Amino acid sequence: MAVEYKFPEGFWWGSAASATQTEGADKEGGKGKNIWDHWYEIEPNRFFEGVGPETTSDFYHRYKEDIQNMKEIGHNTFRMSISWARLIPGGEGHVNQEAVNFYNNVIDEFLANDIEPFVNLFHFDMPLELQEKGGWENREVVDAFVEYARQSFALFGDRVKKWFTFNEPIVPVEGGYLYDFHYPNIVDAKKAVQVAYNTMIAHAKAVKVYHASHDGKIGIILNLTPSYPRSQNPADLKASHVCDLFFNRSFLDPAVKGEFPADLISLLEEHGQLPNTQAGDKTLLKENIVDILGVNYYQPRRVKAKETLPNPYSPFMPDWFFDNYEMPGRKMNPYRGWEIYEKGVYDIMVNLKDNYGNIESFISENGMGVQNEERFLKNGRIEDDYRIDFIKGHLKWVHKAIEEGCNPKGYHLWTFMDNWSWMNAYKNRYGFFSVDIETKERTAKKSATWFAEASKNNGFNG
Ligand code: BGP
Repeated sequence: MAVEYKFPEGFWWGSAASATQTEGADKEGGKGKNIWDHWYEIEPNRFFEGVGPETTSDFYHRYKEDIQNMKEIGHNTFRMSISWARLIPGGEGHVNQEAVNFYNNVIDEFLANDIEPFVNLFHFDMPLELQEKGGWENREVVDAFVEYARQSFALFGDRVKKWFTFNEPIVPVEGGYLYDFHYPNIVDAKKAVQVAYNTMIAHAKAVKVYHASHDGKIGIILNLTPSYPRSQNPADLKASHVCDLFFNRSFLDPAVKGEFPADLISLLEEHGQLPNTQAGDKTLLKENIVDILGVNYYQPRRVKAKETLPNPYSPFMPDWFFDNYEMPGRKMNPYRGWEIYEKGVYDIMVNLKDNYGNIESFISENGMGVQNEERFLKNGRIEDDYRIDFIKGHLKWVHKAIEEGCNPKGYHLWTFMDNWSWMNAYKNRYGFFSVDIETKERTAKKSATWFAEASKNNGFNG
């Protein structure tokens, strides 16, 4: 069948998920507590309809069925994460053999079904005991992470050839230290900067360990959000530049180029927000850059120059330098409150080509969360044509980027099956498969069938 949008041979068709959002079995198999278990215990009201992370989608018990389903809908790759608190309860010391068995079984099941597992080490889920020591604020936690990474590479690195240190490392910074949507709900930019900095040091140290001992690829997954200015007015351009520094280049530059942007450093310095560093950090970052970059893309950021002076009594925030701009006529996903702008994915790829050595990359998350999807049920199946349009819309721009010499190797949807999404719990559904949150029964949506065809044809008709 001739297809209009044909992708290069070997294109990665798949999806992504994370341990805490899917495994469940929170109190089983010797798992320790992470910050999500703890936060839910003390503030269940923070979670949509009071649903917490104890059972989620029960991947822990149903992984065989799920992997079978993935195979059926044409996955050749899938990104999972390891739960640090499951593998090393408490975050340091003793490795939990039940967890080793579980992850071995999962990885082997993927390989037996010709699905390459990509493994990520940290997806927002800090072991509680380490958070109690200050989490990423504390360099001891960096060492604990490096040890966890070393153990993971040693245990699973014979079969897993694509590793990622962090998923969206800026999100715990924003959520936990600026905007109150992750535990520990601190609002303190100086700590936020320290957390971001130490995360990057942990990342580079893990990359170093991997390169010294293994021959696969290691990278990081970043949520790159293009910062479009309202206009070409220099004040709007400056607002978008500062946003880009804070929200994209703070991690992208050190990960790919091995150094923080000079203007980010001077901006932080001017406002007394520089982190504590140690001798050797600069060289460490410079010498341990990534082999591959995962790009999560959901929405663009549109900004304009600040219209009012910041309240002098409010704490320092990135938002001191820009206002969000609501572009008239923008297309919205009203459930998640995110703009849909497909071309963003292309702009990111062109930026990586022009300014980041055209590093090997892939779309590691992109997806559409929709509330009350049951209203689209027809003969027992959710007819999610909106999701198919969403995927196609983005893939067309990925295709164009490839034609112009950019380097994305694949596309992973967020996510395979409806899962527990942090504070939003099961509010917005993202999956190719729906999950009944009572019975845990999985049912393919229309998008699953579409994806199976697209993967089989390595492309689709417009
Ligand atoms: C990304 C995260 C995922 C996932 C997704 C959807 O930022 O990496 O873990 O949750 O966003 O967002 P949300 O769950 O907030 O709707």
